[in-house]
Amino acid sequence: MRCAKALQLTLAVIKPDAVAHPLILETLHQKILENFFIIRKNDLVWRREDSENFYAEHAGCYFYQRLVEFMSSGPMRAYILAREDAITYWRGMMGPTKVFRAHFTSPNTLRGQYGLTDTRNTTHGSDSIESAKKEIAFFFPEFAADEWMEREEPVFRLGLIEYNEQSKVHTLQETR
Ligand code: DAT
Ligand code: MG
Repeated sequence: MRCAKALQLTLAVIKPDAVAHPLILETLHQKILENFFIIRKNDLVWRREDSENFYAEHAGCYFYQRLVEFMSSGPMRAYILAREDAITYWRGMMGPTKVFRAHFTSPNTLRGQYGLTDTRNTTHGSDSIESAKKEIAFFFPEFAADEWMEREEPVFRLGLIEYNEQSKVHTLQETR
């Protein structure tokens, strides 16, 4: 994969409903690998307060309690992904938020294929440049996005990278 235009970063999360099924998790990882550079990957479990903080914008919604409980109910997997139009591309792969709609109008999307309910809908993806920045910092506080853009983005764009089977992320090719 080589790109003419600058790469964009987004945050993608595989939610607890999908991580609970090893085959689904592996399938989702492969689909991500086919379409993105994987910059970081982290398997984690949220405390309830992480869930509440992350979804603060939905506080007061009728589904908020259900949502925060679900998102802290078990392991999930977060990724920083890169490609030219990463934010909209990943949102497109995910499909509609509502699983009923996803099943009927977008059956080939991830939510269309694997979504269980409007809450247990398989994946999360940042919806704008601002939220990607905020959400990457939330999940990967040690990741220096500006520095990555300056130092690594040009090398990734040229495709001078390799996939590490063990850590399941792309890294810069070893120079010798
Ligand atoms: P998205 O995850 O597509 O960005 P969102 O930001 O509007 O959607 O909502 C965040 C999550 O909240 C969503 O993935 C699942 C839950 N949610 C949203 N609307 C819901 C609804 N009407 N009923 C139940 N859960 C809902
Ligand atoms: Mg959202």
